[in-house]
Amino acid sequence: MLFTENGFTQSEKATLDSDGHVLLPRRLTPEAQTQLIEALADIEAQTTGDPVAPRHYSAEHNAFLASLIAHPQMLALAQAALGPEIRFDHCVALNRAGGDRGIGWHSHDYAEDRSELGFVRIFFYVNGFSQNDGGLKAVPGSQLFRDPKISAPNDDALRAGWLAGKVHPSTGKPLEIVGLDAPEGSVVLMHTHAAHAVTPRQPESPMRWCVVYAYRNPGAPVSRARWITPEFEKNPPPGAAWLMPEQ
Ligand SMILES: O=C(O)CCC(=O)C(=O)O
Repeated sequence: MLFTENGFTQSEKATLDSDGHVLLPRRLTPEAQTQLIEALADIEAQTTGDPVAPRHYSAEHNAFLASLIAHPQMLALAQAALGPEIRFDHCVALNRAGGDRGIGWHSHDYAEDRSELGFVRIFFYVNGFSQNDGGLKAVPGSQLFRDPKISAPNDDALRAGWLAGKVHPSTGKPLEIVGLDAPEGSVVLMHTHAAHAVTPRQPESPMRWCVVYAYRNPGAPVSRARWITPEFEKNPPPGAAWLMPEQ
């Protein structure tokens, strides 16, 4: 078992679509957490030779991570968010060691002019995080603008820039930054156009173990983040062949 529960509740799906993200606390089973930390430590060990490829193509560098691309519970979750017609887009290790600087505000691209085409990232925060320690931040409602170029170095710059004067298209409330707290075993789903950032990891904190799997509806030119090598596309893990084509 990968998850303690299958798929999504209606209210989790409603939160994802209204806020642009949803936190599912303690959704990874304890055995999956153990296997994921082992796999992500294996990825870290491989980065001494090449700091980029094992992180950007993590499923191609670890068999356990590869086996999750078409895991029935993973597919059920991705399809609950996106509908039945989906493609795999990338699997990226996001481990952050003590002292990691985090990342500023940004969003990602896909099908900006076609709101019926979705793209979600499924983050596994294996040992969790707190708001001021490698913590994910987001702006509920920002995904509805489908802006792939949101960018700001810090909260003040985002407030003074992209956020200024913007309201949630459905609720009419001013857009605001929220900081998340994730207990171990948390899963976060996030629409790709959502504004998000990560706070620095405290210097004395242990590694924050994290991997993200991304899925999308086919139908638009592929995103800049589609990281699948031609070899992997030709030799996908069992059950994953139908998820690999670009379209
Ligand atoms: O490290 C994280 O928690 C999120 C990383 C991120 O911003 C991304 O994958 O786009």
